Amino acid sequence: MSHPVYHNLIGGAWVPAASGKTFLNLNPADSADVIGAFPSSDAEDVNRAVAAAKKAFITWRLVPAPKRAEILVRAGNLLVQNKEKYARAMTREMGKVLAETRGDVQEAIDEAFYVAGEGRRLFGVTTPSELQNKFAMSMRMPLGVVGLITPWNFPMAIPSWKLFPALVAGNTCVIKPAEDTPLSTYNLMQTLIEAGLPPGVVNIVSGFGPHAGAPLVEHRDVRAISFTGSSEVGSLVGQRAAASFKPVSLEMGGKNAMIVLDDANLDLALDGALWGAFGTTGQRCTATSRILLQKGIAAEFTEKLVARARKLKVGNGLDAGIEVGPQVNRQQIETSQKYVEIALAEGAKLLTGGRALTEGPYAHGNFFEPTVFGSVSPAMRIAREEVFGPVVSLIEFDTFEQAIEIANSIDYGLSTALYTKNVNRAFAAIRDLEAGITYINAPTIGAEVHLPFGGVKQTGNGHREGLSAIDFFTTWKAVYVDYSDKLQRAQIDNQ
Ligand code: UN1
Repeated sequence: MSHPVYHNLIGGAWVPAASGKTFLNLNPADSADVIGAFPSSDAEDVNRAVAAAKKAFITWRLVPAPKRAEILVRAGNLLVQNKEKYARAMTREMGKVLAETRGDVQEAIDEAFYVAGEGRRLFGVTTPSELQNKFAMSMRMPLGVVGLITPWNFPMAIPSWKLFPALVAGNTCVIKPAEDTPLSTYNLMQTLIEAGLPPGVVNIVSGFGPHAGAPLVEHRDVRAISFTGSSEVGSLVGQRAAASFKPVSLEMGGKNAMIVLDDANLDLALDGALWGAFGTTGQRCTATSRILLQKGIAAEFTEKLVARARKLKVGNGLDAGIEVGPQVNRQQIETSQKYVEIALAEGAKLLTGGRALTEGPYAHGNFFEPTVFGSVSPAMRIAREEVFGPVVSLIEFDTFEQAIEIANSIDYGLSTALYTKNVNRAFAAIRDLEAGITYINAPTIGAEVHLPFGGVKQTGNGHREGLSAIDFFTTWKAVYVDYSDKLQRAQIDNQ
């Protein structure tokens, strides 16, 4: 069967990999459905893309920021027009249900309009000088060529979180999308080109981390790297970038806790738990993967959660009524399977799910049953390590203080949620939960683009997307203008 062949975008031209190599992108709900062949890029393609970005930077940095922003407004409007088409392509490419892929495109739309506003802000600071007749100010400057390495779970939204602020700030970009989802990033590139972005300002090299990602991280002319993905790969990216003092923003894993207190609205907490744990088939860095239940409501909550998890409709995300799509690839299924075995060996109790679905309509896809473990203790690996699949652990506790301690006892610190009607507890939790994001009476997923997004501890290295992405994609320049017409010396005891 024939399938489309896609090319890299380098200097405004769509070109195959220099080696001519390609890889196939398959539908995770049906491996017989080939999305297309994509370039399997290597260092040569990265070199060409970086050279094109470097050339484009000469003129792009001089385009006034409000004009750069107008291109983002046009891109946002084009995404609105193409939302349904791109959402369907994304479900076919990576599996999550259509309502969620529409949400993914919507996040890119929101980001376009939000960041376009930065074109007329990009505020600096003016401040008094310590000397007379001297003016002092600080300005944000672009970095130059930036490298972006993006994951498959939000294949349009996350590239937009990085690309749009980088572009409005005057940088040029080379992006290496996850090998499972190049098409959605291609669709985003196509949108930017149609919106009028000049050639070379964005470049895409598709392929695999060791061959296409590593040379991008190590390239001398790449001034910064922004990465979202696993902690394992993030650690490699961070170490390689550090060797040349390259700024790097790392956004990685989570093991996000939802705490349900005895006084919570249980039905609300149940809705939140199901959406947080099984939305996107559990494949979000913000997914609810631990539910901490106070003893008074634990039995009732557990029974109801398990009953509802059993009823979730698993299937092809393009079909009406499906609530949980496939996992993105075979390795993810194997990871879910591996953690089920680990949890059982540790003494956790399998309450529902636990198996890959392989029969009938599931025969050609990567499907896994929504899985709930009870009797989980905070020390178990299933309570501490990220699964990135539809697997959730239930942990019981006595007091609010214990819940906070358990929630904080892991290496990650991305998202947290507390369900309660007690305002004092809510504010204590906001203060005490060690995480970049805390929700009260809402699940751990669903961050909005204009707030800071990121986490503490091993979730990241201190940077934030959203609100402060501009901080990462610009560098400060301090400017002094002396209009005294004489030599004035700062830090000298002037009389
Ligand atoms: C991710 O999984 O890497 O907050 C990002 C959320 C989404 C983004 C998730 N808006 O759940």
